Amino acid sequence: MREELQKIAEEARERIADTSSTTEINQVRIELFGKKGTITQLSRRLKEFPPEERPLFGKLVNDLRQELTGVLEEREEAISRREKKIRLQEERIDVELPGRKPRRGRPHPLLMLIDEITGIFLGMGFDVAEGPEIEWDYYNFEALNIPPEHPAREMHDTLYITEKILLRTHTSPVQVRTMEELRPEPVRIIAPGRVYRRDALDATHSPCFYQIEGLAVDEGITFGDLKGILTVFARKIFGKDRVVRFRPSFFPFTEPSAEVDVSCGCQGAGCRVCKNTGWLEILGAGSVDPRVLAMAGYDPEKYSGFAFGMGVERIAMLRYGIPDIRYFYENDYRFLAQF
Ligand code: 2NL
Repeated sequence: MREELQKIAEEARERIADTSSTTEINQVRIELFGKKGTITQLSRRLKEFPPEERPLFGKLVNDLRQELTGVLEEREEAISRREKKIRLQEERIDVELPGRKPRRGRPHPLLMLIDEITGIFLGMGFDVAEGPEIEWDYYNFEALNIPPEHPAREMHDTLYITEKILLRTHTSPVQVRTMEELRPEPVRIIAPGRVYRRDALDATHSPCFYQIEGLAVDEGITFGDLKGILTVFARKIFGKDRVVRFRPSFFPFTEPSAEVDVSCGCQGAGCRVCKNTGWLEILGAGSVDPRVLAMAGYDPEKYSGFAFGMGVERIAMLRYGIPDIRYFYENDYRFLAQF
Protein backbone atom coordinates (compact mmCIF):
# COMPACT_ATOMS: atom_id res chain seq x y z
CA MET A 1 0.00 0.00 0.00
CA ARG A 2 2.71 2.43 0.99
CA GLU A 3 4.49 1.59 -2.23
CA GLU A 4 1.38 2.28 -4.27
CA LEU A 5 0.91 5.65 -2.53
CA GLN A 6 4.55 6.50 -3.11
CA LYS A 7 4.16 5.76 -6.82
CA ILE A 8 1.06 7.95 -7.01
CA ALA A 9 2.91 10.72 -5.14
CA GLU A 10 5.92 10.45 -7.44
CA GLU A 11 3.77 10.64 -10.58
CA ALA A 12 1.83 13.63 -9.21
CA ARG A 13 5.05 15.52 -8.35
CA GLU A 14 6.31 14.93 -11.88
CA ARG A 15 3.02 16.12 -13.44
CA ILE A 16 3.18 19.29 -11.36
CA ALA A 17 6.83 19.92 -12.20
CA ASP A 18 6.08 19.51 -15.92
CA THR A 19 3.52 22.33 -16.01
CA SER A 20 4.52 25.63 -17.59
CA SER A 21 1.34 27.75 -17.65
CA THR A 22 -1.54 28.76 -15.41
CA THR A 23 -3.91 26.80 -17.65
CA GLU A 24 -1.86 23.60 -17.25
CA ILE A 25 -1.67 24.05 -13.46
CA ASN A 26 -5.45 24.33 -13.26
CA GLN A 27 -5.78 21.19 -15.33
CA VAL A 28 -3.47 19.21 -13.00
CA ARG A 29 -5.39 20.52 -9.97
CA ILE A 30 -8.55 18.99 -11.42
CA GLU A 31 -6.75 15.74 -12.25
CA LEU A 32 -5.60 15.42 -8.60
CA PHE A 33 -8.28 17.03 -6.46
CA GLY A 34 -11.32 17.17 -8.74
CA LYS A 35 -14.41 14.97 -8.24
CA LYS A 36 -12.77 12.12 -10.16
CA GLY A 37 -9.25 13.21 -9.23
CA THR A 38 -6.56 10.73 -8.19
CA ILE A 39 -6.38 11.89 -4.54
CA THR A 40 -10.17 12.19 -4.23
CA GLN A 41 -10.51 8.58 -5.49
CA LEU A 42 -7.92 7.45 -2.93
CA SER A 43 -9.96 8.81 0.01
CA ARG A 44 -12.97 6.83 -1.24
CA ARG A 45 -11.02 3.61 -0.86
CA LEU A 46 -10.91 3.97 2.97
CA LYS A 47 -13.73 1.49 3.52
CA GLU A 48 -11.86 -1.22 1.58
CA PHE A 49 -9.53 -1.47 4.59
CA PRO A 50 -10.16 -3.32 7.84
CA PRO A 51 -11.17 -0.86 10.64
CA GLU A 52 -7.80 -1.06 12.47
CA GLU A 53 -5.86 -0.04 9.32
CA ARG A 54 -8.17 2.84 8.37
CA PRO A 55 -6.55 5.52 10.63
CA LEU A 56 -3.13 4.88 9.12
CA PHE A 57 -4.39 4.88 5.53
CA GLY A 58 -6.39 8.00 6.25
CA LYS A 59 -3.34 9.77 7.63
CA LEU A 60 -1.16 8.75 4.68
CA VAL A 61 -3.70 10.03 2.16
CA ASN A 62 -4.18 13.30 4.11
CA ASP A 63 -0.42 13.84 4.35
CA LEU A 64 -0.12 13.24 0.62
CA ARG A 65 -2.99 15.65 -0.13
CA GLN A 66 -1.34 18.30 2.02
CA GLU A 67 2.06 17.83 0.46
CA LEU A 68 0.76 17.91 -3.13
CA THR A 69 -1.39 20.96 -2.42
CA GLY A 70 1.74 22.74 -1.22
CA VAL A 71 3.82 21.67 -4.22
CA LEU A 72 1.03 22.71 -6.60
CA GLU A 73 0.69 26.13 -4.99
CA GLU A 74 4.41 26.70 -5.11
CA ARG A 75 4.52 25.79 -8.78
CA GLU A 76 1.53 27.99 -9.50
CA GLU A 77 3.20 30.95 -7.85
CA ALA A 78 6.44 30.42 -9.79
CA ILE A 79 4.55 30.23 -13.07
CA SER A 80 2.47 33.33 -12.39
CA ARG A 81 5.64 35.23 -11.40
CA ARG A 82 7.23 34.26 -14.70
CA GLU A 83 4.12 35.08 -16.72
CA LYS A 84 3.93 38.51 -15.10
CA LYS A 85 7.60 39.16 -15.81
CA ILE A 86 7.11 38.31 -19.49
CA ARG A 87 4.02 40.50 -19.68
CA LEU A 88 5.86 43.45 -18.15
CA GLN A 89 8.74 42.98 -20.53
CA GLU A 90 6.42 42.94 -23.53
CA GLU A 91 4.63 46.06 -22.33
CA ARG A 92 7.82 47.93 -21.59
CA ILE A 93 8.08 51.43 -23.03
CA ASP A 94 11.47 52.71 -24.05
CA VAL A 95 11.32 56.19 -22.54
CA GLU A 96 14.60 57.12 -24.22
CA LEU A 97 13.29 56.50 -27.75
CA PRO A 98 13.30 59.78 -29.73
CA GLY A 99 9.78 61.28 -30.04
CA ARG A 100 7.77 61.36 -33.26
CA LYS A 101 7.96 64.81 -34.75
CA PRO A 102 4.50 66.39 -35.07
CA ARG A 103 3.81 67.78 -38.54
CA ARG A 104 3.77 71.57 -38.46
CA GLY A 105 0.48 73.24 -39.35
CA ARG A 106 0.34 75.83 -42.13
CA PRO A 107 -2.16 78.33 -43.48
CA HIS A 108 -4.70 76.92 -45.93
CA PRO A 109 -3.83 77.73 -49.59
CA LEU A 110 -7.04 79.75 -49.97
CA LEU A 111 -6.20 81.88 -46.93
CA MET A 112 -2.65 82.40 -48.22
CA LEU A 113 -4.06 83.58 -51.55
CA ILE A 114 -6.55 85.90 -49.81
CA ASP A 115 -3.63 87.38 -47.84
CA GLU A 116 -1.61 87.84 -51.02
CA ILE A 117 -4.48 89.51 -52.92
CA THR A 118 -5.33 91.66 -49.90
CA GLY A 119 -1.66 92.72 -49.73
CA ILE A 120 -1.68 93.79 -53.39
CA PHE A 121 -4.70 96.07 -52.84
CA LEU A 122 -3.39 97.41 -49.52
CA GLY A 123 -0.31 98.42 -51.52
CA MET A 124 -2.55 100.43 -53.88
CA GLY A 125 -4.25 102.31 -51.04
CA PHE A 126 -7.26 100.11 -50.30
CA ASP A 127 -8.45 99.19 -46.79
CA VAL A 128 -9.96 95.85 -45.76
CA ALA A 129 -13.65 95.85 -44.76
CA GLU A 130 -15.60 93.01 -43.18
CA GLY A 131 -19.25 92.38 -42.41
CA PRO A 132 -21.82 89.75 -41.41
CA GLU A 133 -22.35 86.51 -43.36
CA ILE A 134 -26.02 86.58 -42.32
CA GLU A 135 -27.47 89.63 -44.07
CA TRP A 136 -30.58 91.64 -44.69
CA ASP A 137 -32.14 91.13 -48.09
CA TYR A 138 -31.81 94.95 -48.37
CA TYR A 139 -27.98 95.02 -48.28
CA ASN A 140 -27.52 91.85 -50.35
CA PHE A 141 -29.99 92.76 -53.14
CA GLU A 142 -32.11 95.87 -52.90
CA ALA A 143 -29.30 98.38 -52.26
CA LEU A 144 -27.47 96.86 -55.23
CA ASN A 145 -30.26 97.64 -57.65
CA ILE A 146 -31.62 94.09 -57.55
CA PRO A 147 -35.34 94.55 -56.69
CA PRO A 148 -37.63 91.63 -55.67
CA GLU A 149 -38.53 89.41 -58.64
CA HIS A 150 -35.34 90.50 -60.42
CA PRO A 151 -33.97 87.50 -62.33
CA ALA A 152 -30.53 88.10 -60.76
CA ARG A 153 -31.96 86.77 -57.48
CA GLU A 154 -32.48 83.39 -59.14
CA MET A 155 -29.08 83.63 -60.76
CA HIS A 156 -27.68 83.95 -57.26
CA ASP A 157 -29.55 80.91 -55.93
CA THR A 158 -29.95 82.39 -52.51
CA LEU A 159 -30.12 80.55 -49.18
CA TYR A 160 -32.86 82.35 -47.27
CA ILE A 161 -33.22 82.23 -43.47
CA THR A 162 -36.45 84.24 -43.39
CA GLU A 163 -38.15 86.30 -46.08
CA LYS A 164 -35.91 89.27 -45.23
CA ILE A 165 -32.77 87.55 -43.88
CA LEU A 166 -30.36 85.43 -45.90
CA LEU A 167 -26.80 84.12 -46.20
CA ARG A 168 -24.96 86.72 -48.28
CA THR A 169 -24.44 85.63 -51.89
CA HIS A 170 -21.53 88.06 -52.41
CA THR A 171 -19.54 90.47 -50.24
CA SER A 172 -21.16 93.52 -51.89
CA PRO A 173 -23.32 94.12 -48.78
CA VAL A 174 -20.11 94.83 -46.84
CA GLN A 175 -19.32 97.56 -49.35
CA VAL A 176 -22.83 99.04 -49.15
CA ARG A 177 -22.52 99.14 -45.33
CA THR A 178 -19.10 100.81 -45.64
CA MET A 179 -20.47 103.47 -48.03
CA GLU A 180 -23.29 104.23 -45.55
CA GLU A 181 -20.71 104.54 -42.78
CA LEU A 182 -18.18 106.71 -44.62
CA ARG A 183 -20.36 109.00 -46.76
CA PRO A 184 -19.63 111.64 -47.89
CA GLU A 185 -15.97 110.64 -47.52
CA PRO A 186 -14.28 108.73 -50.40
CA VAL A 187 -14.24 104.91 -50.21
CA ARG A 188 -11.38 102.62 -51.22
CA ILE A 189 -11.91 99.12 -49.82
CA ILE A 190 -11.74 95.46 -50.59
CA ALA A 191 -14.13 93.02 -48.90
CA PRO A 192 -12.86 89.44 -48.63
CA GLY A 193 -15.02 86.76 -47.05
CA ARG A 194 -17.20 83.69 -47.27
CA VAL A 195 -20.32 83.78 -49.40
CA TYR A 196 -23.10 81.23 -49.89
CA ARG A 197 -25.12 79.92 -52.83
CA ARG A 198 -27.83 77.30 -53.12
CA ASP A 199 -25.56 75.13 -55.30
CA ALA A 200 -24.69 71.44 -55.18
CA LEU A 201 -21.00 70.66 -54.72
CA ASP A 202 -19.34 69.67 -58.00
CA ALA A 203 -16.00 70.26 -59.77
CA THR A 204 -16.63 74.01 -60.16
CA HIS A 205 -19.37 74.85 -57.61
CA SER A 206 -19.54 74.92 -53.83
CA PRO A 207 -22.40 76.08 -51.59
CA CYS A 208 -19.82 78.10 -49.65
CA PHE A 209 -16.80 79.83 -51.18
CA TYR A 210 -14.55 82.87 -50.80
CA GLN A 211 -15.01 86.09 -52.66
CA ILE A 212 -13.04 89.31 -52.77
CA GLU A 213 -14.82 92.44 -53.93
CA GLY A 214 -13.34 95.87 -54.35
CA LEU A 215 -14.92 99.32 -54.37
CA ALA A 216 -13.62 102.83 -54.98
CA VAL A 217 -15.93 105.86 -54.72
CA ASP A 218 -14.73 109.44 -55.05
CA GLU A 219 -15.05 112.51 -57.21
CA GLY A 220 -13.58 111.94 -60.66
CA ILE A 221 -13.13 108.16 -60.59
CA THR A 222 -13.22 106.67 -64.11
CA PHE A 223 -13.38 103.32 -65.85
CA GLY A 224 -9.73 103.97 -66.74
CA ASP A 225 -8.82 103.83 -63.02
CA LEU A 226 -10.49 100.41 -62.84
CA LYS A 227 -8.52 99.16 -65.83
CA GLY A 228 -5.25 100.34 -64.30
CA ILE A 229 -5.90 98.81 -60.87
CA LEU A 230 -7.04 95.46 -62.30
CA THR A 231 -4.13 95.25 -64.76
CA VAL A 232 -1.64 95.70 -61.91
CA PHE A 233 -3.55 93.11 -59.85
CA ALA A 234 -3.68 90.51 -62.66
CA ARG A 235 0.05 90.86 -63.40
CA LYS A 236 1.00 90.54 -59.73
CA ILE A 237 -1.01 87.32 -59.36
CA PHE A 238 -0.40 85.68 -62.77
CA GLY A 239 2.91 87.20 -63.97
CA LYS A 240 4.28 90.51 -65.32
CA ASP A 241 4.27 89.21 -68.90
CA ARG A 242 0.46 88.89 -68.92
CA VAL A 243 -2.07 91.13 -70.64
CA VAL A 244 -5.69 91.74 -69.65
CA ARG A 245 -8.78 92.30 -71.77
CA PHE A 246 -12.18 93.70 -70.83
CA ARG A 247 -15.27 92.18 -72.47
CA PRO A 248 -18.64 94.00 -72.24
CA SER A 249 -20.99 92.31 -69.78
CA PHE A 250 -23.92 93.06 -67.49
CA PHE A 251 -24.38 93.34 -63.72
CA PRO A 252 -27.37 95.10 -62.12
CA PHE A 253 -25.02 97.14 -59.86
CA THR A 254 -22.51 98.42 -62.45
CA GLU A 255 -22.87 100.35 -65.71
CA PRO A 256 -20.98 99.81 -67.88
CA SER A 257 -19.97 96.32 -66.81
CA ALA A 258 -17.14 94.08 -67.98
CA GLU A 259 -15.78 90.60 -67.62
CA VAL A 260 -12.02 90.63 -67.25
CA ASP A 261 -9.69 88.03 -68.76
CA VAL A 262 -5.96 87.58 -68.27
CA SER A 263 -3.84 85.94 -70.97
CA CYS A 264 -3.01 82.29 -70.28
CA GLY A 265 0.50 81.08 -69.36
CA CYS A 266 0.45 78.81 -72.43
CA GLN A 267 0.70 82.03 -74.53
CA GLY A 268 -2.05 80.90 -76.85
CA ALA A 269 -0.43 77.54 -77.57
CA GLY A 270 -3.53 75.97 -76.02
CA CYS A 271 -3.83 74.11 -72.73
CA ARG A 272 -6.43 72.47 -70.50
CA VAL A 273 -6.55 75.47 -68.09
CA CYS A 274 -7.69 78.00 -70.77
CA LYS A 275 -9.46 75.24 -72.74
CA ASN A 276 -7.37 76.30 -75.76
CA THR A 277 -8.78 79.85 -75.79
CA GLY A 278 -5.57 81.54 -74.61
CA TRP A 279 -7.59 83.52 -71.99
CA LEU A 280 -8.56 83.01 -68.34
CA GLU A 281 -11.71 84.74 -67.05
CA ILE A 282 -10.72 86.06 -63.62
CA LEU A 283 -13.35 88.58 -62.49
CA GLY A 284 -16.32 90.82 -63.14
CA ALA A 285 -16.20 94.60 -62.77
CA GLY A 286 -17.65 97.90 -63.80
CA SER A 287 -18.50 101.52 -62.93
CA VAL A 288 -20.83 101.67 -59.92
CA ASP A 289 -24.39 102.24 -61.13
CA PRO A 290 -25.56 105.77 -60.16
CA ARG A 291 -28.65 104.28 -58.51
CA VAL A 292 -26.42 102.22 -56.17
CA LEU A 293 -24.42 105.35 -55.25
CA ALA A 294 -27.64 107.28 -54.62
CA MET A 295 -29.16 104.56 -52.39
CA ALA A 296 -25.97 104.56 -50.29
CA GLY A 297 -26.21 108.34 -49.91
CA TYR A 298 -23.67 109.60 -52.45
CA ASP A 299 -24.76 112.23 -54.98
CA PRO A 300 -24.20 110.51 -58.35
CA GLU A 301 -23.79 113.90 -60.02
CA LYS A 302 -20.74 114.55 -57.85
CA TYR A 303 -19.39 111.07 -57.12
CA SER A 304 -18.51 108.11 -59.29
CA GLY A 305 -16.90 104.78 -58.59
CA PHE A 306 -15.73 101.42 -59.81
CA ALA A 307 -16.25 97.98 -58.33
CA PHE A 308 -15.12 94.45 -59.03
CA GLY A 309 -15.66 90.95 -57.68
CA MET A 310 -13.75 87.70 -57.94
CA GLY A 311 -14.06 84.12 -56.66
CA VAL A 312 -10.93 83.17 -54.72
CA GLU A 313 -11.19 79.43 -55.48
CA ARG A 314 -11.50 80.26 -59.17
CA ILE A 315 -8.34 82.43 -59.09
CA ALA A 316 -6.46 79.64 -57.24
CA MET A 317 -7.65 76.97 -59.70
CA LEU A 318 -6.55 79.04 -62.71
CA ARG A 319 -3.22 80.03 -61.14
CA TYR A 320 -2.24 76.51 -60.06
CA GLY A 321 -4.12 74.47 -62.69
CA ILE A 322 -6.35 72.75 -60.12
CA PRO A 323 -9.18 70.95 -61.96
CA ASP A 324 -11.65 70.49 -59.07
CA ILE A 325 -12.79 72.95 -56.35
CA ARG A 326 -13.35 70.06 -53.91
CA TYR A 327 -9.60 69.66 -53.37
CA PHE A 328 -9.75 72.85 -51.26
CA TYR A 329 -12.20 71.36 -48.77
CA GLU A 330 -10.99 67.75 -48.47
CA ASN A 331 -7.95 68.67 -46.33
CA ASP A 332 -5.78 65.95 -47.85
CA TYR A 333 -2.31 66.86 -46.56
CA ARG A 334 -0.70 65.71 -49.82
CA PHE A 335 -2.66 68.44 -51.60
CA LEU A 336 -2.23 71.14 -48.94
CA ALA A 337 1.53 70.55 -48.55
CA GLN A 338 2.16 71.70 -52.14
CA PHE A 339 1.47 75.37 -51.47
C1 2NL B 1 -18.33 88.57 -60.26
C2 2NL B 1 -18.75 89.98 -60.43
C3 2NL B 1 -18.88 92.05 -59.30
C4 2NL B 1 -19.34 94.05 -58.11
C5 2NL B 1 -19.11 92.70 -58.13
C6 2NL B 1 -20.19 95.82 -56.63
C7 2NL B 1 -20.37 96.20 -55.33
C8 2NL B 1 -20.96 97.42 -55.06
C9 2NL B 1 -21.38 98.21 -56.07
C10 2NL B 1 -21.19 97.79 -57.35
CL1 2NL B 1 -21.22 97.88 -53.47
N1 2NL B 1 -20.60 96.62 -57.63
N2 2NL B 1 -19.60 94.64 -56.88
C11 2NL B 1 -19.33 94.75 -59.30
C12 2NL B 1 -19.10 94.07 -60.49
C13 2NL B 1 -18.88 92.71 -60.50
O1 2NL B 1 -18.64 90.70 -59.24
O2 2NL B 1 -18.34 87.86 -61.21
N3 2NL B 1 -17.94 88.17 -59.06
C14 2NL B 1 -17.51 86.84 -58.80
